[in-house]
Amino acid sequence: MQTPLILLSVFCCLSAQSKRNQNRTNHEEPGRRKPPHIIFILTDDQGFNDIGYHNPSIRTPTLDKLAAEGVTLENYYVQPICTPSRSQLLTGRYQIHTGLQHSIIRPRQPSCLPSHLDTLPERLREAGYSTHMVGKWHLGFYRKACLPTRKGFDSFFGSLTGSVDYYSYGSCDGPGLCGYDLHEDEAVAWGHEGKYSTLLFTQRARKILQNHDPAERPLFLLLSLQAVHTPLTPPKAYIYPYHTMANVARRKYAAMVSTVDESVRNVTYALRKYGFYKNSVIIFSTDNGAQPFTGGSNWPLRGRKGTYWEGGVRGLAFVHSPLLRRRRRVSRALLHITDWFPTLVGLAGGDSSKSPGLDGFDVWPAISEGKESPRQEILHNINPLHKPTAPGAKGASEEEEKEDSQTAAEAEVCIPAKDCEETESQKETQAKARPETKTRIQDQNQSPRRESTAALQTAPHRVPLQVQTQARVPV
Ligand SMILES: [Ca+2]
Repeated sequence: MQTPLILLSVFCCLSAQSKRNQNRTNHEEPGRRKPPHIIFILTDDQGFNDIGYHNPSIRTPTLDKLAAEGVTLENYYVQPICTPSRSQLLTGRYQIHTGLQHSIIRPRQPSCLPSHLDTLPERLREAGYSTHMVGKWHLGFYRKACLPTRKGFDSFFGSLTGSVDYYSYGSCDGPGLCGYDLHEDEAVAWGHEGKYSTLLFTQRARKILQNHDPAERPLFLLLSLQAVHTPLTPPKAYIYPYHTMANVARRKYAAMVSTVDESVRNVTYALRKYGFYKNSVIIFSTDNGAQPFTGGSNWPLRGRKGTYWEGGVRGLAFVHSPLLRRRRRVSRALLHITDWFPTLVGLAGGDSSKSPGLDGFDVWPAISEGKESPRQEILHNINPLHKPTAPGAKGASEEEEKEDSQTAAEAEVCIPAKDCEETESQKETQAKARPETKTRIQDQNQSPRRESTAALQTAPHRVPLQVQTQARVPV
């Protein structure tokens, strides 16, 4: 795989700065009294070809319906890996302004969002919102000031690192360097081992909706699912509908996408049930492109997660809201993940002009009304530490290769796929023999992966990933 050296993509020569001032205004529409509830659903490593409306072989009826009734964003860009994308979502700044342009933050790395930059939830809380995050953080935790609850969220329930096990919540940063990574606010959340994370996070999101009075305060909920990142461990009930897929990794990955669909169905059901829906904005977005080595697909886009080809940075996204003025359409406006900061602060009636150096634009008129996007260009990255690749050498960096080998091992990828077919066929035969399982996550009594939990329990390093104070090292 080649990583292109061209990290700066210029879509037009017009000055972005001259346009920027246009987008520092709030959406003060006559007749709209209350700021909307904002539900942002972020998935992990979901590729361009990994949703039903791009690929009918992937079963996502809920996502397809929400997108069809809303606005599908077909010219939307993210970053190629987790931490940079998430940092841009929460700060509205390119990662060249946060120091997070090099790679992900690894568990032992003393790094996080800069302390001098404000965040999206901080601005929304200032505008009167109740702010909650559920799911994957991956923006550093080496000191308390880095934690979600210190970055604008009233509450947090989820994991602080990446590649966490979906059942045991074990997270490793090398052999023998493992810990338990499930946290509630600033404490370790013991006692959830064996519960599938997509189910667990969905239940927590529903609980937040149930306990919040929509008439009292607007709500910002960031549901950051770890699905569909590796390890590929979907509940078996979701695998069977894909049993005709020859590639085993693809089959498991597709099943995990279906769990995401189920999660979103349950969250949107709760939004209606508890009185949020009519004044809500639901945003669905991936954090980066898929990894084809582990079952994902970005077809017809070239490249993969970790690269700046379109397959790495052109993201899946849609907006669903009764507040959209022009619904049921596809938007080809140029949008970027940094744009959510000023857009959502504007929707909230907040003031993003208080946030100096924003790289995002307020793109709500482009999304809601089909107006021209104020964005003319995207700076994908500038990385002074990037080393040009010699001709003929592999393009991926050492860290990328490490991650690839790790994720490939986790996914038990079978190359060629038929090598795994016999074993998988046996498993499926057993699955077919079982009575039909209810497919609603909320109704599912899922059997925990005892072997994974047991393995972690016997590991000598089973300790919570506590907030640590370590010596700073250059990152
Ligand atoms: Ca990711």
